[in-house]
Amino acid sequence: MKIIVLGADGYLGLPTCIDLARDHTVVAVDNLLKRDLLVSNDIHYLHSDVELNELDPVFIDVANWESISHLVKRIQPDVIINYAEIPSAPYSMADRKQGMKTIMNNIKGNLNIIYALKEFSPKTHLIKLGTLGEYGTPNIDIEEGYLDVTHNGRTDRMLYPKSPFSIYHLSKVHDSDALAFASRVWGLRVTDLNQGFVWGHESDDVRPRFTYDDVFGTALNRFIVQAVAGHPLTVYGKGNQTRGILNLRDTLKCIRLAIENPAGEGEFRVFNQFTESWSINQIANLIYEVGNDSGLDVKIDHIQNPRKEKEDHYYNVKNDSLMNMGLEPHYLRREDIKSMLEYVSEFKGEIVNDQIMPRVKW
Ligand code: USQ
Repeated sequence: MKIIVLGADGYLGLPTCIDLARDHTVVAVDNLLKRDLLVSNDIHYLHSDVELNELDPVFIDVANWESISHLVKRIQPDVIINYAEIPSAPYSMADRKQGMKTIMNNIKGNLNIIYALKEFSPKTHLIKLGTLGEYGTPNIDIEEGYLDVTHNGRTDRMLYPKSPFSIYHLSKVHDSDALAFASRVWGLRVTDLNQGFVWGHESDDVRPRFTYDDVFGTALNRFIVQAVAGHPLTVYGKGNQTRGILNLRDTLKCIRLAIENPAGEGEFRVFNQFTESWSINQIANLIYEVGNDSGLDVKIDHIQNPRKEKEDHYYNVKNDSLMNMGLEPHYLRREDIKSMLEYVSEFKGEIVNDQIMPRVKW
């Protein structure tokens, strides 16, 4: 198949391109925005061991209509995978400028892709990376994109209500609505992957860029670096916040499953893409145990929560679709923590402690 991967320079985009290139023709696309944000904000990260340039990338901005429409027209892809979005809740909540930048970049890119497919390649299967954070933490089970509602004796299947807690997550809610619209009205084939937070430092092929700062690093990866640096693990608030998580390798498997089982014409599918639910306390405790058993001096700190979010909440999210397609999860185990601690220890001297504590509050 001909597959365009948008956002090919990212933690997920790069491993995806390399994985799919084994048996598909992959066009790797990026505008290096994330890299620029890291550099311009002086954020240190562990470098990827494969550089994007090795994939012969196309450097265009998805938010630029001429560029993306021309690319779609020229390639006529079987599949487009869209990772090309600013991915951080804290970045989006820092101030109006960054919030607007997140909204404009993400929504504009998503809409440009939709219009480009409508006009130039309507049979293409669009696979979009959304997030479990779109749903928020409702007090009922989280279904996969839809909810059967009975009201005054009548029943309908409706898009699941969304209640995000950051501008970033809100941008993805807008994306999902636009994608549902595009399949409903224009007949596009769409899979929206509502993904949990991804952990891990490697796929079978690559050790991608690994961020651990307060803005772009995610909880588990950050805790690993903190354990190695001798910094207390920064659990926000009570730490009972529960999230769906998955290993980096499982993200790649999910993408393959979505490609191999494409959405039909006019179908808007939503898969909840995660393999298991963990609370932040459970994650911190596992790293505490494994780290201390490995000779590190790991401590846990419950610091004031910089975010507006529920710290005690119900959390039961369905993920039957991908499991029924044959996903065999790589569950989080002690050995994984040990291997991540060993990897990060190689870079211990480089770790920048100043970027560990949260600086953005909302
Ligand atoms: N947290 C801590 N300590 C930290 C960092 C985070 O306790 O040092 C807590 C946060 O308060 C939150 C949870 O860990 O309750 C997850 O935070 P996160 O920064 O790891 O992830 P989040 O902001 O939710 O966003 C990440 C990715 C995003 C993706 C999302 C999936 O950055 O791109 O969409 O995970 S989900 O979490 O399901 O929304």
